[in-house]
Amino acid sequence: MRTSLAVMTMVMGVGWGQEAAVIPRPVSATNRPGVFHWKPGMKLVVDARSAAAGRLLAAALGTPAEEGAAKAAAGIRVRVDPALQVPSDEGYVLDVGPKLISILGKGPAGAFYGAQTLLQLMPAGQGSEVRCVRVKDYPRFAWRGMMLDTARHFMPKPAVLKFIDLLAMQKLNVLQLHLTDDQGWRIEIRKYPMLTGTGSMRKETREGHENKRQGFDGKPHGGYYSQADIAEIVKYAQDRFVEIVPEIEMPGHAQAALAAYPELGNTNQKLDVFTQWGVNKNVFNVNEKTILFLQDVLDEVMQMFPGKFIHVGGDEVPLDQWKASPAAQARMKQLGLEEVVELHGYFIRRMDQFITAHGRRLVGWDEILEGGVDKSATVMSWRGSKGGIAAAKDGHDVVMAPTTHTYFDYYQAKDPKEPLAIGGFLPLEKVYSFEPVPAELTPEQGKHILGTQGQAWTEYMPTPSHVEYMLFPRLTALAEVAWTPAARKDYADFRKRLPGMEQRWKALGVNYRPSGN
Ligand code: TNX
Repeated sequence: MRTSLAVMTMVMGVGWGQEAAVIPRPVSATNRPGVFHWKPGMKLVVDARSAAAGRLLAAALGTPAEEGAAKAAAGIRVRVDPALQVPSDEGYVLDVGPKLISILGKGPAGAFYGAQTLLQLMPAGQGSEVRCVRVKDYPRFAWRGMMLDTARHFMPKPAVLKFIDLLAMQKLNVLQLHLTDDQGWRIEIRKYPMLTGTGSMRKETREGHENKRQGFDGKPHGGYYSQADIAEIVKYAQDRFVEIVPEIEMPGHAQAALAAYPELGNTNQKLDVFTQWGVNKNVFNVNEKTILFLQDVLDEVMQMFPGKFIHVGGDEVPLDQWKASPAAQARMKQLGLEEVVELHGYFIRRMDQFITAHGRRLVGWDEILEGGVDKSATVMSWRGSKGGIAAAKDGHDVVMAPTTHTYFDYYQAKDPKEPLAIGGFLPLEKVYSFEPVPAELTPEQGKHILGTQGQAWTEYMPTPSHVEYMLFPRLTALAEVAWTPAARKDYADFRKRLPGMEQRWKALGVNYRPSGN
């Protein structure tokens, strides 16, 4: 037996003795004797609840998915079985036998992830042969995310759809779309057309690194998603079990909105959509009218995005303008507030109450803790893990997104030929080493850690292809952090599985950074 396996290894050129090369690494994968051969004429049979898995396999194998319980024909069968012994609806069991491949999902997402695993076991771009194996698998965390900044540089709709496919391949299930910032407003709001009318276009962009102050490129940059575009993106994501979390920044990172509606600001100064990078002093005022304006915006946003979470930003809010504004001071008095930072808390709480009243949940960057916010708010810990630890101890849900391990706008290699990045250094191995549940938390507090998310801030990523270069393979490492049990993580083993993934990216035209370099 041993010898024949060794001989087969040589003949086939694949690691027969090794575990299945799947990323993220499954909870368990047990090799079995034999090989399954996918041949023309074989059937792909799915039940109604596995339609998404069926579409994925059908497209990859070039065979239509048939609905039904066809027993006789050999091939691939996909089915949802709510009684499956795995702890989450996203879990599945994949059984590759010599005659039949069976995928059982606990829920539709599980069936879909079983299909994703199967495709990773097939050589890129062709069905052919699969070594017999039994995989039992389910995620460690419920929030396995990626944040894409579409404000600093607009990412056209087809690129967003492609990203969704690439996330789903790694069993990631959240795409946070950063839709508004100082440098652009990227989502159509019907009640306030100037948000995109004025706010979606800047006249030029800082050239080179912000710190060098080299000047500007002189080229207009803009773009936005219409409500029809959003509907298409949301549907595409739903079909792949990705929840889109929209982010509407407030009360800072607001200059594009202020360029469109100056009355929302604190000064009477006429502003352009911002052409530079960095923290900006122009923030929303705290007048009742402005709060109602932004609640109108959120109302349309909630109609467009059916998911549970609505992100309101909350980060990097310089207090200078509120300190200097008589209206803000009067507002503080009226509300009985002592510190200016409490205005930030007031602002976010008003949004939290509004979002909660609509049956949704607010998420914000960790600064929302400073002004005081209710337990209903979920905290995204970006300035290290401190904010997340404090929040979890305090009973908030938390998504771990620290700069130290999840900021993919940092350099990934020391090579001087690397394209210009914001700074910092975050190599692949460091991403892989991330442990989202801080040791400081008790097991009970640790349950508040919903998961983790990678960040693609796009100041220095002007195109989708550049974003791909910065994300892959680092996002793949984070996917394993988010999915795989901590005890099953092994960087050397991950590196061995990476070339298989790179083959798939190559076939899909993804501009990944080759891991051998
Ligand atoms: C900080 S992270 C920001 C972003 C920048 C990013 C660059 C966060 C919540 N705010 O506005 O794009 O740094 O790394």
